[in-house]
Amino acid sequence: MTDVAAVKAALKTQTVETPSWAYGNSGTRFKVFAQQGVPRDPWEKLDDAAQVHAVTGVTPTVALHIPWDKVDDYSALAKHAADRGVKLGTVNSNTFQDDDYKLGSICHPEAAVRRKAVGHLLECVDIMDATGSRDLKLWFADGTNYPGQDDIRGRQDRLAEGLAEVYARLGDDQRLLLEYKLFEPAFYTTDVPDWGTAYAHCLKLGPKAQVVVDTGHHAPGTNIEFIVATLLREGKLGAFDFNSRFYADDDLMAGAADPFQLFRIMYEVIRGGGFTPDVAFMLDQCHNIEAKIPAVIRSVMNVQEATAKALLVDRDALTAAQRTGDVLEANAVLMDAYNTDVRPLLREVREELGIDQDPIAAYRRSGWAEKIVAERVGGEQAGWGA
Ligand code: PSV
Ligand code: MN
Repeated sequence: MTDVAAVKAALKTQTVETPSWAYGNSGTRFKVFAQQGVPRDPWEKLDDAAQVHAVTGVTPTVALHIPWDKVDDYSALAKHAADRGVKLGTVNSNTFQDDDYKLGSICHPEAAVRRKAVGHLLECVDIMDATGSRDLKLWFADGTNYPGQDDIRGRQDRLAEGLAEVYARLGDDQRLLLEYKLFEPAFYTTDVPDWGTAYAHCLKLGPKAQVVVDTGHHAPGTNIEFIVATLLREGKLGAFDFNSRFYADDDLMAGAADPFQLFRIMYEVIRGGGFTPDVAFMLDQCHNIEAKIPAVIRSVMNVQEATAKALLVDRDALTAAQRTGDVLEANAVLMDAYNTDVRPLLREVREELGIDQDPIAAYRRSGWAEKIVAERVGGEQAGWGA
């Protein structure tokens, strides 16, 4: 039997960080379909993120992407956020949109380019000092397209050297989160292609270096929950970038493509003691064709539903079935939890948190969508990359 009161209490503690770039325009390499009312700067992205927090009650922080969210005064940006009931969260670096980075950034064969990349990462830590952010998220587009293009081992050495410099700059309460991705934009080798490579670098760096699991960054069929279990056992799981994929790094709404996978991941998080603030739950998504703010709200709700189901797993019954080798019963215990309709439970949780039971309906009623379409005219809309 699971204790429903304990499940509800746990759900009330869960927070999900939303990414500033989810609120801006985005698209594929074929077309960006601009939407009306999209933010024109980081300040307006925070305004939208605050609306998501107002109706979900569980998204108090917003991830920044530098330089997309560069401003002159970060304390003013932090105050703007605080005035709207949210805070600035993880700082994401960007060493993939400059001409100098054609052959890589921190792994580039030329020292001058590596210097520039590391300089940017150090600047991101300066920004974290100003915003009070805990985490620096590093994803490198570095890699090669052709066999022989560069020295695979040499690139790892350069990576280790650059990361060590950034690690040394971190404050006592700051962390470096290293994200891996199987491929893209590089196609032959990627310098941090998998959890093992990220883990090896983080292990060498020390306790403030942790691995990020972006759910869209694996080969088809990869058992992500196994990776989660392993990283948690080793004390090296720092965060998630949640999103959904059908094929590659699709960045669709979390829990949309494979809610069962999200449930299995959340079960391993809970089972492995990762349901704590030490593991950050973040979204990393782009809403290319759907309305952005409701899509973020829907994604947050999907994460909550997967979490609620994972919390409902009857752990005692599962352990008993596993110990006696009762394969069918063990599977049934897990599926019972997964097949539970947790929406009524989450409605109760929201009511107890003092917010509307239906965040999407609350957002629709708020009039925010109409307001931003009417008010945000002129200026340049923010987009993926701006
Ligand atoms: C890379 O594909 C990634 O997942 C990284 O997290 C980036 O920070 C994010 O997308 C946005 O570029
Ligand atoms: Mn990511």
